[in-house]
Amino acid sequence: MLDLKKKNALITGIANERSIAWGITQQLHKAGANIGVTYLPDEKGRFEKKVREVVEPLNPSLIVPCDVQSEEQIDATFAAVAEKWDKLDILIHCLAFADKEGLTGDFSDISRDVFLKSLNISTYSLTRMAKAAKPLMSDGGSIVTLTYIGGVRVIPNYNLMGIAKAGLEMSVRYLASELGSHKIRVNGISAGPIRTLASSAVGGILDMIHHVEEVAPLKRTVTQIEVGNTAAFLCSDLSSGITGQIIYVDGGYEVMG
Ligand code: 0WD
Repeated sequence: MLDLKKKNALITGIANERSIAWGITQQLHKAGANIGVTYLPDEKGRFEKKVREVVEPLNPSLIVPCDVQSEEQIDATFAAVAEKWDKLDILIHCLAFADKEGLTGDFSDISRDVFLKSLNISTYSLTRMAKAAKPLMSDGGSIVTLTYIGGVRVIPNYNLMGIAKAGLEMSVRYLASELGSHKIRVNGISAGPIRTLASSAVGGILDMIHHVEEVAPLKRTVTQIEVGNTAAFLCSDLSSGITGQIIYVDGGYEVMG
C-alpha cells in the first residue's frame, strides 16, 4: 500500500495554506515521509513567517530559503538537505511566476525581460533542481512538478505561463529520459484550476473554475488534497513503472475537447 515511511521529501512552493504545495505536503506527511520545505525569501521575512506557521504542525526536518533564480540558494538548499539526510527520495517542484503583463492583454506585447524571468523561475528551475537533486537520490527517487492545461491548449489570459508550462512538460520528458538509468522518475501533474495566490494573478480564474464546473465529467474542479494524493502516489512504489508522464488531476476536463 501507499507507504512513504523512511522517504525524505523536499517540497518547494508553499506560500500559504491555499498553496497546492501545502496539499501535497500534508499527503506526503500522512503517508509517512520526512518533510523538508523551502520558502521564497523576501526582505520583510513575511513568507518565511507564513510558511513556518503553516508547516510547523508537521514538525518538518528542514525549512530553508530558496529563490530559484539564485544558483547560490539552490546549492545551499541541497547542501542543507545533504547535511540533514543521508539521501533524498522525493523532490516536489510546485512553483511558477509571471509578471501581470504576461497574464493579460495581447500575447505579442510581452517584453523580453518579463518572458525570460518567467521561464527562468517556472521552467528552468526544474532542470536546475533536478541536477542538484541527482547526486543525493542515491537510492533512486521521484521528482514531481505541477503544470496546467494552458501549456497544451490556448486558455484565455494564461498567455506567457502557457509557454512556461509547455517547456516544463517537455523538460519532464527529457529529464525522465536522462535520469531513468539512475532510478529517478520524473512526472508532472496537470491540475485543474484552484484558487491560490498564484492563480489569482491569472485574469478570469473564477470564470475558468465555473467553466470547469459546467464541462468537466465530475462537474467540479479539484482540491489541493486531491492533487496531493496523486503526488503521493507518484512518489511511492505504487507508481514504480511510471516516468516522463503528465497526469491530469482536473475532474476529467482534459478529455472534453
Ligand atoms: O489553478 C492553479 N492554482 C494551478 C496551479 C493549476 C495548475 C497548476 N498550477 C501550478 C502553478 O503554475 C505552480 O507551478 O501549481 C504550482 C503551485 O501554484 P499555486 O499553489 O497555485 O500557487 P501559490 O500558492 O501562489 O504558490 C506558488 C509559489 C509562490 O507563491 P507566490 O504567489 O508568492 O508567487 O511559488 C513560489 C512562491 O512561494 N515562487 C518561488 N519560489 C522560489 N523562487 C519563486 C522563486 N523565484 N517565485 C514564486
